[in-house]
Amino acid sequence: MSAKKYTGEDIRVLDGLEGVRKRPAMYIGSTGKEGLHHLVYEIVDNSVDEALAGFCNKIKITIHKNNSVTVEDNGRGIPVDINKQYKKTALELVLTKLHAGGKFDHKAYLISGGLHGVGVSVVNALSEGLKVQVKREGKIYGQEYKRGKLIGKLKITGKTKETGTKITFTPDKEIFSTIEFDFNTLATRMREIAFLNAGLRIILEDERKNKKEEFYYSGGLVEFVKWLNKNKETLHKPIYFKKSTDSTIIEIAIQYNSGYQENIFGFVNTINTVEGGTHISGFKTALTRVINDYAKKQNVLKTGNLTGDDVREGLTAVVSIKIPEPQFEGQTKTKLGNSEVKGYVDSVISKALSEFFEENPSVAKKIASKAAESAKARNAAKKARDLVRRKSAFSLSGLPGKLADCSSKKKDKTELYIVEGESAGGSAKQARNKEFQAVLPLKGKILNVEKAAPVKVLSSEEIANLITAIGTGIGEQFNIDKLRYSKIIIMTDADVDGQHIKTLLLTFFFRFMPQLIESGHIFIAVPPLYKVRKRSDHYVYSEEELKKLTSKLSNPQITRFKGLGEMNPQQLWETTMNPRTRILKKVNIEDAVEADRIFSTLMGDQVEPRKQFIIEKAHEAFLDI
Ligand code: 0RA
Repeated sequence: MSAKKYTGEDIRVLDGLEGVRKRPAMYIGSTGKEGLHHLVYEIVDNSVDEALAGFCNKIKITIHKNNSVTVEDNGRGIPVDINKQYKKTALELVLTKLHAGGKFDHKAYLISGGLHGVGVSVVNALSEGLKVQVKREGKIYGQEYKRGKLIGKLKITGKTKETGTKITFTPDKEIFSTIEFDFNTLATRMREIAFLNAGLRIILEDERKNKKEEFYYSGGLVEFVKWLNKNKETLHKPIYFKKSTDSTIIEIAIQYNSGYQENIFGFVNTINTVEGGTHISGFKTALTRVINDYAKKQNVLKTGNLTGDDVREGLTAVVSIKIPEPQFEGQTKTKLGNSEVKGYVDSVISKALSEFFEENPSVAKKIASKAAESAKARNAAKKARDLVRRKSAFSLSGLPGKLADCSSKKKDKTELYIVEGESAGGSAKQARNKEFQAVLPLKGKILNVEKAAPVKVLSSEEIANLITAIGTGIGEQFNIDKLRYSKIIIMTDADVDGQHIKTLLLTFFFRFMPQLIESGHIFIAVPPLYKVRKRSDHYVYSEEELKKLTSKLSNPQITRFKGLGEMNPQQLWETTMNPRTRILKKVNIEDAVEADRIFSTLMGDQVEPRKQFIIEKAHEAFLDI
């Protein structure tokens, strides 16, 4: 690690803060919930930089009662000496100028994780108030800002032997649509950062609810994959590699489980690259090649080469790389674009993994046989699929016979309602606006995709109908340009069975068409729970709403809707399908890691944790996803 001595002149300044308050979304992505939480990440990322440079091992985040947040670390402390050119302290420059910071002076290993990498000054600009305390060179310094402007001078408030930085900020209500921080959102990200930085202790405290959680993993990525596989039956101990050079770190942990799904999580400078990128393609290429080579040598290959899908069945992997100048692309800027990374990751992993296979033949054999099994199943599945295609009732258009398609061909306006049960499907067909709403009824419960092998899943008629109706294809053949509807809406009863079907469908989308979730095409319809009648009819969507309305109307007539089938088409249209009056929840993978855990706990092989989870979390989980 570079231990180059810092001087005030190291701080280079690129820009002032004028634009930030005018166009906050350009700097933090949005002024909604995501942007709000981004403020915390921006500061924490700076603390993580200190940890990466070897000077910090503890970060504490506190959410206060008034929704201000404190981030405290035991790093070197932001420098307070005077920059000659600007005649200001480095601290003031860090807090008031965009992109001010040592990291722009190409010090080795200064890798800021922040998605936009914009720095603490942006947090300052977007805060109603901000206090900073620095412990450095024996003294405690303090300074305050309002909406990015310094108030008063740098004060020395005491002596200390410690070093570190403590920043408390109150997000500006003039900027953000909400300033309510969410404990779980922060906890998920902090856990991730702790996994990615072995030995770094992160404490998250919520003074609003007296909650506190500590994240500390001395095993880093190895503990990460173990945690991801917690409720699964694993085939071997995690395989782990790390390779560092002056400017890059590649770190990988791999562990296969007895299931069929692949779960690869990529991180670049601790950012979760949900859309993948060159580091992930390098990893996949290496994995496919090394396993094929090994399988050939050991004669476990019977039918041609193993495909990428074959070698990734049941794989859980975390690929974390740290590079100086990542280029992020894609819809959500979470796809790594740097082309040089692919070949580099490929060669590092190929070498390390083939050496590992040489030295650990029993593990290597298990992995190669699993991939060979998968190839066998894939061939069988193809046969089964062809069979189904010939057997099942497709109409002349090539679409499933059960699909009541819409007449409009404008992809950007059309909707597909996936409806539980034939009878509700019938009502929905009568209720819909034929022009832009299509209806696909599903027979009872679709297959449990987590437990079932791919052969079965893909040969199920219900799933085949669903895939054909949507049009995109699945897995490696997925093509978003072929999507036939702009909204895919899951409509089920508001009861336990309905929730179960919803989870099954979400699991299906998550596993086979995650891109549809990522690009915001999947929705959940929210049917009313009650009809409340007093002179006119009111539809009520939650218990709280019911309480409020009954006390307001006093003695109304209340009817509970047990299922969609109890509504007549007119009611179904008004309450659940009319774009002007309905409620839709957009399904998003806010965090693929967390979503995967919910799915596998709900659907995985091990029954006990699933029961426990459903008891504890069912309500939250179904709605949060
Ligand atoms: C500028 C230069 C140095 C460290 C920092 C900023 C710094 C920023 C933050 C924000 C939160 N915690 C922080 N800790 C440090 C390098 C200092 C040196 O070389 O001594």
